[in-house]
Amino acid sequence: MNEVTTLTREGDIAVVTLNSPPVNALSANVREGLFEGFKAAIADDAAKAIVLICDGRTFIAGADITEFGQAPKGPGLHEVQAMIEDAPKPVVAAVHGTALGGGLEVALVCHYRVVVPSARMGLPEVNLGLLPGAGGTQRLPRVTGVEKALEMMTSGRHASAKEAHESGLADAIVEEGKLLEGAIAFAQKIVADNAPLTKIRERDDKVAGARGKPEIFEAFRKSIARKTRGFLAPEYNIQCIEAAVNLPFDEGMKVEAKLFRELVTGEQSAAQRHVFFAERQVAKIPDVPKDTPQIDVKSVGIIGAGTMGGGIAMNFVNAGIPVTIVEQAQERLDAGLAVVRKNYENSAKRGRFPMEEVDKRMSMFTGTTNLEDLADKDLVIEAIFENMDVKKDVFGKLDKIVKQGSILATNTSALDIDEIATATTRPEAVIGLHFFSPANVMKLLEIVRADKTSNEVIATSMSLAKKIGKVGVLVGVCPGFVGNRLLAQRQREANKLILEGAMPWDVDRVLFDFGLPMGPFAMSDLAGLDLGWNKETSKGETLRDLLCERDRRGQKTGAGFYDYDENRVPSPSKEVEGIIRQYAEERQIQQREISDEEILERCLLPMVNEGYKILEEGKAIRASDIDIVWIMGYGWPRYRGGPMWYGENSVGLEKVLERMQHYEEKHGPDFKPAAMLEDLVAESKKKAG
Ligand code: T1G
Repeated sequence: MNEVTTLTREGDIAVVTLNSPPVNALSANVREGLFEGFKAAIADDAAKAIVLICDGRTFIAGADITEFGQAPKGPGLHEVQAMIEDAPKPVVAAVHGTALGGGLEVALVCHYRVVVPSARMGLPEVNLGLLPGAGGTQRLPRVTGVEKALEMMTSGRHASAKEAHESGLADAIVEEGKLLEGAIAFAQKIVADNAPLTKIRERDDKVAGARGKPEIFEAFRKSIARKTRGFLAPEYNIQCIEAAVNLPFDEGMKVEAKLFRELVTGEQSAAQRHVFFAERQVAKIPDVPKDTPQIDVKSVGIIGAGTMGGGIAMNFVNAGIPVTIVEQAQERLDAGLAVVRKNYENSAKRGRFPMEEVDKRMSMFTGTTNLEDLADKDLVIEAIFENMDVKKDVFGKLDKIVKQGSILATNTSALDIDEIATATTRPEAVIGLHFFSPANVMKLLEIVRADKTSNEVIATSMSLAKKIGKVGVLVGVCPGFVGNRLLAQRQREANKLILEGAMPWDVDRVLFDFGLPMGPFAMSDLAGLDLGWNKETSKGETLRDLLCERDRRGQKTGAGFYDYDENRVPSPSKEVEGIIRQYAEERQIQQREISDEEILERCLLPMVNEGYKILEEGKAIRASDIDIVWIMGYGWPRYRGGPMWYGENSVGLEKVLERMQHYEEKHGPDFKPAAMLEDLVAESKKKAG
């Protein structure tokens, strides 16, 4: 045995206990411990059965992701699994917390599985750009059937104990907190009944029905095509299940091993594994100690019942925190609350929760036109239109009204929060909480620390983000913070490229094919080209002016950069092409053929470069935080790792620098490389000697 495994015996039942925090991942050490533990338990004649159980917060949560790409050490997982599956006595897996990935695959070679009601089981490898590489693709469908296996393995979701029991994944649910007792009793009954040592690998009943029916898989592929666009892993998972249906077990295992190797050595999985750890790193703030006292936020005040204010408020109510929402005029307040109710009713209609839940949630809203009603709130978030004087006026009033010790936050997406804080006598209580529209849906929350923001306020905001189901990323005060600052780089180049000869639909196609959900011009048409545009003052100076003046205001007018049919399906517009060419000609801008490669480089590389400027200025803690901002807030595909990971790993920093310098020569200082980028390239060259 080793330090992570103990072997004990309860009567005639051997108990192999794993204890390798934080999540009993199948590291080399754990595999060795399991191997030795089971060898001894099998050799112990007094033991009539074996229970496998884990200490700590969870059963095995999978292979140790940190070991991927390293030279394998110790017994392989298949070796350990063979030891368990071929054991001459019943093996019962006792599951609490999560049995995920390799952890569920270990449980599936045990002869029986018992769980506590709070346990969850799943094969989430697809979220790491992988597939279950330890027999899960061949064993899961033999237990749950093909349809459920397809759904579980391509979604990566965790099944509840109840669902696991109903689908045959778990043989019994035992009392919460009494897992070991329950598992031992279950094992003793198995021994007493001389029950068979069922090996899932020998089962065929759940897959036979799908044999020779490729239509099942075709239909499933169609059903997930849209949401898995660009991802390799879902298709590879499906192919493994097809093998489970159509091939003998050992042949299916060969297919699984081959496809697993392709994925684990591929770029997509490397990117998605980066995102896995980046999501966990983002919550760690080096200069804010873990034990920093936090403000207990039991009540929230929101100023502004518009689209953002209403959406923001819903997050807190959904987390059980009552909200008081302030509007200047009763009509606007009523209108804002009506939108919130509509949103909840739509969620109820979609089966998210029962209709009566709508009234329950609405009862946690208090509407008022009196700012004084926010005096006792623990957190106040201002979500009114972007005007510095108006915001400073509001913060000045809040400073006098709201009790000491509360957080005064602004949802500004552009204004200088240090400046806003000067309107109060307590700048340490001021912070930016930048939500993304629709605020009740988008996962990203840019938490903007101002110069004087206290650690308490930062620490509270970071954990509050988790509480309301957001991914909070701590950033510094600068124009556009992190997300919009990178977006501005892309937008600038996209607008220049269509004047130099590319068409809006070319730029959008290249970025859509790269994996972004929508290109900038289709996005503008969706949002409306007349946002902030004024007919009276329009002078036809910008392309937008020219389009809006022709009533091409986007999808809503059936025409924008694109023409739209009655189903809002976009198509390139000859009229827009003409407008752009004439606009460029009038400004002596030479039009030319522009390659897709140039479009991609000019739209994405300045974003990477800007990321390094942000890190230089200390406006973000880590490059991976910038990746999380764009993945959670701007639809950057997870299989591309994020802008910074893409720059460093898919392109390579040397090429990023070389291409920036290339475009700087042609297009000027917009492409001036960041000093940090130059230093990193110089350093790696030095290291390479
Ligand atoms: N390997 C290494 N470290 C892991 C890990 C893993 N599988 N899972 C979690 N950690 C670390 C994590 O980085 C964090 O570290 C700490 O544990 C707590 O995690 C052959 C190929 C289990 C539901 O995909 O989904 O098996 O930040 O903050 O919110 O087929 O962790 O504290 O230093 O997330 O309570 C498949 C991944 C692997 C499950 C717990 N398994 N983990 O959530 O804590 S591939 C997974 C999770 C595989 C086989 C294949 C969650 C969790 P730190 P946490 P949590």
